[in-house]
Amino acid sequence: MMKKVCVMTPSELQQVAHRRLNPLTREWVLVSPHRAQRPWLGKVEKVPSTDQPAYDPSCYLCPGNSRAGGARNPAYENTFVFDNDYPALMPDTPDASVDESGLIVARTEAGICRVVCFSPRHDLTIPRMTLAELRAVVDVWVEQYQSLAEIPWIRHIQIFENRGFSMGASNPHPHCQIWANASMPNEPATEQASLQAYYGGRASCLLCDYLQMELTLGERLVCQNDAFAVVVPYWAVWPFETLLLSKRHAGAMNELCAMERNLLGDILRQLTIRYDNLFEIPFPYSMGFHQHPADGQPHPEWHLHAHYYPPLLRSATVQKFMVGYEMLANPQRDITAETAAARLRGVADVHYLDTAPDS
Ligand code: H2U
Ligand code: ZN
Repeated sequence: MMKKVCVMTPSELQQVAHRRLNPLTREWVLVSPHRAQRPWLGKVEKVPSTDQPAYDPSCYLCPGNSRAGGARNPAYENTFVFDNDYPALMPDTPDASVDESGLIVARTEAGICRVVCFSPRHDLTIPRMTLAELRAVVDVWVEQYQSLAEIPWIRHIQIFENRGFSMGASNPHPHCQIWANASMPNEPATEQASLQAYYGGRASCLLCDYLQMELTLGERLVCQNDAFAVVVPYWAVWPFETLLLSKRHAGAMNELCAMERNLLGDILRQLTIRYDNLFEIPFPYSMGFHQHPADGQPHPEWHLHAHYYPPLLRSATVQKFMVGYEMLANPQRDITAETAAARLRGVADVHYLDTAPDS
């Protein structure tokens, strides 16, 4: 006998286990709000130290220091970009492929890997940088995206930041990586297919339409300015995952005007201040921008955005792991996207280290 399906409002859904669809990846996440209170006897992470010197003689990113492999950093005063000394991809990789009955399949992959230092100051982080310093970082990203996109064989440019040792960052010095390569990687390729299908069906942009809904509803909104908004997406997998969206329909950073570039720095700072204030620690995350492919084709379906994937769950010391059901079936979360957004909205918008101590 078929079970009767009744229609619920989104708020009634918050009380029962349900699945939410990510329209960008067309994957489902299981949400179990009733589990959020369960006791925790698992692994407890060490709280990272916030105490860093402005200059660290042993840091391979600080100005004037030598890097592994022998190169020496210049005495840079703002930002600094260099080719990764241990690149995952190399430009001169020969073109070759393997295909054994469609079962053992491989292709060589050419690419370019760079590291971008955001500041000469070893102890600075995005939430504690000035808007002028952040604008300089945005300008470097735009320059890098544009110049890499001009290389004929480059198809995708991934700008990403690992922050915190738990997310694989090798160094607290503020920096990010850029990997540019010849083929579309999995995540952007999946998103591209969804964006294209939506645009083809409705002649409108999936992320413009989604942002409009979120701005109207407000319950998953974290922060915004005139050019950008940040939401905990309805389909978020990580507890405090966020999606940063441009308000204007732009496909890549080089389409942003000067004012929007300033506001990109502002929204990065607003969001990361809220992250740090949540547990009063330098909040770990992996983040990265998704921009339209660099294949020389028009991409009206593509909408500039960034994903933030922080691993922390309920405090500075408890981390979420993607194990068990999540590896074998699909991701699952206990705290809802709405609760996470309310938590992020509820913290101060001034960094906890920048507020005057109580007298
Ligand atoms: P992560 O902190 O996200 O791992 O980025 C640091 C990168 O810096 C990493 O990819 C590179 C590593 O290969 N690196 C150098 O290029 N030169 C060095 O001297 C050490 C690290
Ligand atoms: Zn340093």
